[in-house]
Amino acid sequence: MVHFDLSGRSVFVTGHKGLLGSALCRQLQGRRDVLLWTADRADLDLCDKVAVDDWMAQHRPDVVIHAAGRVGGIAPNEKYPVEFLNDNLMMAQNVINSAYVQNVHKLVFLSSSCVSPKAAPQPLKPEDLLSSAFEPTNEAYALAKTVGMRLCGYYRKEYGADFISLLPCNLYGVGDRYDAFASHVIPALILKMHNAQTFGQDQIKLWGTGQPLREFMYVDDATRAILLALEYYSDALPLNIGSGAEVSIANLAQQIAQVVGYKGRIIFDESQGDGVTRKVMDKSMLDYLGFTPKVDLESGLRLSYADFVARDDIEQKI
Ligand code: GFB
Repeated sequence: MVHFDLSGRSVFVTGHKGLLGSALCRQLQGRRDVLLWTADRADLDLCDKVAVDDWMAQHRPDVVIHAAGRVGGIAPNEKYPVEFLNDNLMMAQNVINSAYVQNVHKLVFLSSSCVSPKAAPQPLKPEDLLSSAFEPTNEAYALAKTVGMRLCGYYRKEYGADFISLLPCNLYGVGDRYDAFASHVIPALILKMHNAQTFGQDQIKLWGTGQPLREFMYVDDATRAILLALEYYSDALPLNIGSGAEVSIANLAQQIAQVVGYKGRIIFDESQGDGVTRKVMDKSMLDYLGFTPKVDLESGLRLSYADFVARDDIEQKI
């Protein structure tokens, strides 16, 4: 197994204020032998090619972990396909192309389980990517991320660049985004149930049927897996980052109610979509690399809720 030694390297993490980017920075800040680079959006717009080229030429990082993106749950993905395609595509091309020009030694491109074809057999294998149509609710995001993954593969094939793509399952945890419309399901349900409990509301409405299954991984587990892949994975084939822990949305809602202390009714608005019914990742390669998740769903939900309660930057929190 090839080893890319991170010691003594400079690492540029894009999207350092997001859920995954901030968790990556927490892990890397703990390493005295690594120089961590980040750039606020006000200082570096990743959609601006010239700005990205200038920043990369000035800083010349050894490693780039591209965790930035225009991201969100099922609702914004469905409502803003133009922005989800354009922004994620521009960021991917700018960062990947500039990384090659500036001789970045290793690039990690973060994709997502949602790029898997809707009809692909489960557990989802990276070999099945592009074998059939995307899930319509997140097609724009999936297209942009797929182009990024393919571009990394082409740079490896044509120029021998050590650029890898990773596909995490649904992530959640400390530093998540809490917005009733734009969030992924776990932060959305924490917000809805907390506010309902605080406000004395006796029911909350969730989207869809509650029947879909989702595979969740706590964000600090995901960052451990990503840094393991950075050091020990080098292949054109994307690597799945899955926990193997699936739960139905209805069961998840019950678990979140327990953690939040919400006692009211949970009703499902079937006029809202479910998205894909299931998307569990084949994690055999991650198992081979010796990775095991440490944070189970109940513990992760408790950590997430504690973060939610402690934070004062969540506008919609009552
Ligand atoms: O997390 P989520 O928005 O994204 O939705 P996806 C997961 C499931 O929870 C869907 C249901 O079946 C939703 O219909 N759900 C029920 C809710 N109530 C709610 C709610 O109040 N808010 C939200 N957000 N969901 C995303 C992709 O798909 O997966 C992204 O759209 C990304 O691009 C992400 O890849 C990892 O899991 O359906």
